[in-house]
Amino acid sequence: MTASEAKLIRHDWNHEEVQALFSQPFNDLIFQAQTSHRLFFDANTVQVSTLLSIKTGACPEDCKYCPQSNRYDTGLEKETLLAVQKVLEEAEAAKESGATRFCMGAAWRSPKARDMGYVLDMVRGVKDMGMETCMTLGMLGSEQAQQLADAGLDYYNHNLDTSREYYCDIITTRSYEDRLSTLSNVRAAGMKVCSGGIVGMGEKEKDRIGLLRELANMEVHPESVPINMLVRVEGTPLEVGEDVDPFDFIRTIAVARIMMPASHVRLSAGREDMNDQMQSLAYLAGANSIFYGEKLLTTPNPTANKDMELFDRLGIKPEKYQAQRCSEKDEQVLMEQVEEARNDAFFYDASR
Ligand code: SAM
Ligand code: DTB
Ligand code: SF4
Repeated sequence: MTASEAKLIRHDWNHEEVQALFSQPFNDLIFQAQTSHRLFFDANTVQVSTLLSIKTGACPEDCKYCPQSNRYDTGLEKETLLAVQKVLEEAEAAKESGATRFCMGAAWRSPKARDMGYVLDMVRGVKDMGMETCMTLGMLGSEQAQQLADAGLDYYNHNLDTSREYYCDIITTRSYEDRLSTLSNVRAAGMKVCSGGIVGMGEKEKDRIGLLRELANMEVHPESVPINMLVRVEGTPLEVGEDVDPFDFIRTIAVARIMMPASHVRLSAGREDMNDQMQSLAYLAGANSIFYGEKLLTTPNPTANKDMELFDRLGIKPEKYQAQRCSEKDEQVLMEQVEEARNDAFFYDASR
């Protein structure tokens, strides 16, 4: 990374600055996000990950959005931990359909000692296939994090979900501090961090600002930032609620892109309810990663064919190994545009 790029990666965002980003006219915000995006990534490349639920339902936690909590009757069919062989077969199929990362999720508060051996074998097996590995298993202690890292786990997903202030309206069985401590164990073990949140849970813009500040003000930005649109599931406490203005969702992606310009921002859950135009806007706002395959953990996702069709129409290519960076000359021009767009944003806010 060059010195000028490093200058754009900040860890000291205050509330007013982020508020100013959100308050810009939509077109200005998208332009600024797109400009930042092009400085660090090929804007026509999107990373694709496939997700598999390796242990489904019967989770003791009370996350109000989640179909897998044992507190809500969502009619979900529970499953015990899948056999290692079955997981490896699914990973092979994901690789064949073009995914470069395989994410394995378990409905646990945290992994039990008796499960760790199986989980580590899954990591080793998927890694041996030449795919990147990701897991989301709930809270991790430092030893568990180290075991996963030693087995070759590349990414660990653990979301902050929302702002510190709104968090206790959504989850009571573990604290925000618990979440941060898992993330710091993941980082200390040398794995990449995947952490983001959910839009559409009744939170206010200030909570989206709070969430993004928590993520961007970490010592190192999460390498992967999933922005989920709430999938309303029957039987969960968030089954009914006011839908978010789609443009506010796109704004959240754009602001995440600007605040964490070198991270992959994932257009995560909720795509099944978005039309092609909405997804294209998300890519334009700087989303450059998706979950690929017809199921997320328990809810539907667009089919791989449908995604590839949209990619083709938009001229988007799935990311191979490392997204390509722009040339040195483009970089100079883009740096100037980023600075200019940023100044305009503050000018706009100050003049209101
Ligand atoms: N049990 C682990 C945990 O909570 O960390 C891992 C799996 S959990 C399902 C992973 C993430 O999925 C949650 O943190 C949440 O952000 C997201 N998620 C779960 N249900 C969702 C829903 N209905 N809509 C959108 N995102 C959801
Ligand atoms: C993330 O942020 N979103 C994914 C992944 N991390 C594990 C999960 C979305 C789950 C959506 C609801 C479901 O399918 O159960
Ligand atoms: Fe359990 Fe994770 Fe669902 Fe919370 S989000 S109920 S911890 S599976």
